[in-house]
Amino acid sequence: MLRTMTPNLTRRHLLGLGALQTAAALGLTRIGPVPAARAATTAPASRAAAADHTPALVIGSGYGAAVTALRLGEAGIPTLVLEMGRLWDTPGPDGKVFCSTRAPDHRSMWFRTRTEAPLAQFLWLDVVNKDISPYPGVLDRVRFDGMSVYVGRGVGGGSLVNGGMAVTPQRAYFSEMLPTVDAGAMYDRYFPLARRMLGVNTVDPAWFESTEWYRFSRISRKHAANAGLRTVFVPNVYDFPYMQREAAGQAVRSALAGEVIYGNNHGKRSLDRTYLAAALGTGNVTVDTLHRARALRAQPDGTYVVTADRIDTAGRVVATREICCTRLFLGAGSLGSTELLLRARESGTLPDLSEHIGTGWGANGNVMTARANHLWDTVGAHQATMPVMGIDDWSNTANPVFAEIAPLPMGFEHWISLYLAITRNPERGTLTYHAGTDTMRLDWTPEQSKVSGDAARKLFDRINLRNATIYRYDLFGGNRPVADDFTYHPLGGCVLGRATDEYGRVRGAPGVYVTDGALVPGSIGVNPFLTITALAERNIERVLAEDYRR
Ligand code: FAE
Repeated sequence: MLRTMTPNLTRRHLLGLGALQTAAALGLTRIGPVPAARAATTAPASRAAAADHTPALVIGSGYGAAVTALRLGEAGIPTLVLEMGRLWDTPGPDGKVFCSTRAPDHRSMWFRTRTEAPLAQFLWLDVVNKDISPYPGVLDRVRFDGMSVYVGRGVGGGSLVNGGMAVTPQRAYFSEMLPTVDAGAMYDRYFPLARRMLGVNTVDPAWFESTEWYRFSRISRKHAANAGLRTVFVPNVYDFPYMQREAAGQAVRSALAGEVIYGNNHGKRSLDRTYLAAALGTGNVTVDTLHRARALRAQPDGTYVVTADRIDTAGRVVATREICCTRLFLGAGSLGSTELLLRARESGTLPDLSEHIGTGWGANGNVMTARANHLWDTVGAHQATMPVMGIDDWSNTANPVFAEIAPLPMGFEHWISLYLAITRNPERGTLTYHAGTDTMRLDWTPEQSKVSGDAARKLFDRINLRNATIYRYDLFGGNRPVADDFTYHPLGGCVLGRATDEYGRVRGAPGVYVTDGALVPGSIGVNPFLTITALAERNIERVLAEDYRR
């Protein structure tokens, strides 16, 4: 069964969704209008296609990229988007596009032989992860020394795998992190625009209070209140009326069927249902999937050439293309965009890039932790996968923490309260490029993570003390009560105002822009995609107004 549609679609969305479905049905790696001059998608292996040319080239299809593609397309600028992952619109033999979290298969992870879920164990047993066959699956875990980073792969980037929480940062903290950005314009115009475009909505409080599916959140709220802590409802892009129909048995279950980090078959307004559908609907945007941009170089006439490998579902490079563009927009995420610029600077193809490329990277202070509840405090066998509540202690200047109350939908009662805490960690890492191995490394130490872990522990020690509960030590490996060595929220590497100007224009490469989470300096205090989207809206508006008028 195909994934359900988003309600309230414009004609442009419908046109774009039609293009997505046609490409999926025909098994194409190109979505959108296909100019005759461009290379066919079935080009024979190992043949370098003749150099394509496009006025605007966007790398990646996550939040920053999707916003940029839509606004370029609306402005009438022919735009090509390259995405290294696949289009997620074709049902597998089980009739579903995505596999479930409980029974992951090859669709779950990016070229792995075994899944690498954030929770490694249960009762110290290796029962969570499963052997899988390598495939361009939807979730990747990029491992560096001391830190690993989860990212989404596919048309829609992180929106395919994330928990959908669309959180506006505290204004004071936003201004502290991005002091040169006009907060008035962001909070009056760009955050509301981003919320509207992404289809952000909130759970019905009456339903929340009564449904078994959010019992786990209510228990955590009670325990937080016992420790004098405040909880807040958190908006989400999951379609809550749809979720209520799932609960009533009137709609196919997704959030209520344990689906999340390996994709949602229904209900979630991921970018391919929102921004990207609208972008394709302009008729000016084309998306080439399974295309990994590898190298960038400047030409004497001021245009840029991107070298991209087209891969097949076995990961083999089947073609290499050189695509020439007048303007290049990097939306490959904090890691992807930074790596492309670092490689270009170090290999001398864009030698004038700033020394700030690679710096200012942070994990948004992410920490996962879990508590063991008393037998009478059941969390329920039924848990919705979309978080809707957080413990908000960010204004506690001694130890600011915002902790999302996360589900652990195992299908049976386990008495576990799980959290993804966002802490205020001032530590920053540096990404560097190593030519000998053609790899990017992250300079980040366990001591830098410990700052986050310690802050989370202070908050949860307090909750445990007041509720006479303890941590769970069996879930993260190594008998640890907190996991501070992975992040869902990579930020920075091409920080706004340092590696770029105030609107994402890359210093030392006129006509090249960064549009994504790489712009945010390592921390934003809440889940970041709303900020990334709003910032991208702000930046592309300025770029269209100024750079396209010259
Ligand atoms: P991103 O969405 O990562 O998109 C980058 C795209 O570029 C990807 O599709 C890549 O495959 C593609 N790409 C990379 N390199 C290349 C290349 N060389 N050539 C071609 N394509 C390339 O970038 N955030 C929230 O705000 N709320 C949540 O509830 C939340 N939950 C999360 C749960 C999970 C499991 C994960 C992994 C993340 C979560 N996040 C959440 C984080 C959020 O998804 C992330 O901040 C954004 O997706 C980042 O957006 P970007 O535009 O920076």
